[in-house]
This record gives sequence, C-alpha cells and structure tokens, in this order.
Amino acid sequence: MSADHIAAGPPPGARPDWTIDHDWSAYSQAEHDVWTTLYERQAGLLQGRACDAFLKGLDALDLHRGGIPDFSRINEELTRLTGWSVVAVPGLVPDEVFFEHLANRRFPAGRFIRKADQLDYLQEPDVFHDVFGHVPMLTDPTFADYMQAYGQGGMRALGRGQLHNLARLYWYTVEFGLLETPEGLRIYGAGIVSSLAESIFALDDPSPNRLGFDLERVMRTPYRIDDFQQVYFVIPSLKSLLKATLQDFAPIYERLSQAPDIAIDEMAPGDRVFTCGTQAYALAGGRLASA
Ligand code: HBI
Ligand code: FE
Repeated sequence: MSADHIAAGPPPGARPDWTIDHDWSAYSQAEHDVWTTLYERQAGLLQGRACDAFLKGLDALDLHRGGIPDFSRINEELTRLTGWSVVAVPGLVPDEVFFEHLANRRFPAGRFIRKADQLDYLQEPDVFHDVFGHVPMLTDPTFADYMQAYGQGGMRALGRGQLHNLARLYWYTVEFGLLETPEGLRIYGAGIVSSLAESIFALDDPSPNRLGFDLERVMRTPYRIDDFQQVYFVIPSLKSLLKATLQDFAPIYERLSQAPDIAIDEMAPGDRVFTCGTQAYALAGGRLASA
C-alpha cells in the first residue's frame, strides 16, 4: 500500500504514536459478520496453501470465534509467544511511525473493517488484512525476529533516503512472500493469505513468475499495489529470511544506488526459476479486465 498520501500529524483522537483505543465493544454486529464471512472463506482454502507457521499461529490465536477479535485477548497469547502485541491505528501511518512500532514489537493494525460490498479489494489495510493476514506469522519466533529487524532496518533506511528499496523487501516478503517446502510452495505473505483470489493465483496460476528470493534482486524489483503480483519470490526457510536482514545493508545500498531496476515481468541473470510465467493475466489487463 502506498503510504505517500498520509497526513503529517496523527488524526484527532489518535495519540502521538498514531495509536487509538481498540474499543472492541464499539464494533457493530454487521462489522463482526464481515469478519466471520471473510474468515470462513479463507481459513478452509488455506489448508494446504498457507505455510505451517501461519496455520499454527491462526490456531494459537483462536481468531475464528466471535467475529473481530479483541486485541487485548490476542495480545495475552501473542506476547507470551514472541513478545509482540497488536496496537490499533486509524489506517496507514507514516513510514517512520510504522518502523518505530515494528522495531518495538508492536504491529499497527487498522481498526476499521471493509464493508460487506467490498470483500475482495481495498486500498488501505483493514483489521482483517492486518490481524488475519499479518498477526499469525508473528507467533513464529523466527518471523517475529525478522519483523523487528525489518523495523530497525527501516528506521536506518529512512535516514539514508533508501526507503523505496526496503519497501520492496517488505512487499515481496511480508506481504507477498512464498516459502519452499517438501510438499511444494506455501504462502506466508499477508497480502496473499488475506485475499481469496490471490491465495489461488499466487500458487496455481501460470501467469506470474516465481523466483528464488535474493535480497538485492528483490530490492531492484518494482511491485504492483493495485493488482495481483507479476512475480513472487520464494524463500527456502524463514531462518534464511531473518539471516538476510542481519547483514550490513550499507554496501548493498551502495550497489543499489548504481543498479537499474529490474522490470517487474523480467527474469534476471542468476534468478532461480520456479515458474517462468506467461504474464497472461497482466497482459490481458489484470483485475479490471476480468471484473
Ligand atoms: N501503516 N498501518 C500501516 N500499515 C502498513 O502496512 C504500513 C503503514 N505505513 C507505511 C507502510 N506500511 C509501508 O511504507 C511499508 O510498506 C514499508
Ligand atoms: Fe499489510
């Protein structure tokens, strides 16, 4: 999600760190019903598609009962497992606020939920995208460490003006990442697991490229914010993702500042190719064409 249209200061009623009270009792039954509809559509589909860490986290946090979960209830278990907590925010927050929360093991989740007539697509992350999509992976100790390392890296990148490289890393891992397993490719990216159609497209469709994850290569690859991805990157393990972020980024940023972007549908020398995609979906005009 493009965070460039965010206001300078926190909106009225929000604290200086942009957090707001979750105020779980203020959700309407209609809002809880949207959560239950989305949850029931996704949870069944994800068996055999989402990675074990995600499915284990979904179970551990018991997100299915009773509509939109109360963050204070989730946080009891989440904090016990990895020291993370979910905090409510009004929507997208400025990059430096976002990274500061991640660096302190706080995941900012939009409090609002999408309307019943916009189940399949929304611009800003709502509570379903954030809590169903992102939070289960935060119960995995390795991924929990990765997300905190990402937040710390984000704050350094901001200082160097290299945020766009880091946003690509976030996009192609935290939002749209795939994991290689002996049973085949599995999803760990929140943007995919929270989308019915993309949970199918990302694994089954012949259209997108599926390439082995390489940190610098990913940082040179633009992404789509308005439609299914044209390329997905595959990590061999969550440990390998964490390891990739624990190196010194300075030499990488030096090389990146001289390296041109790699076109979103291109293969690059050295790519490990799981799928050489047809790009048929994008060439046919993507979501708008198939609407
Ligand atoms: N704010 N609430 C919220 N959620 C996000 O995922 C988010 C954000 N602000 C900035 C942002 N993401 C992006 O800059 C990241 O991709 C780096
Ligand atoms: Fe997200």
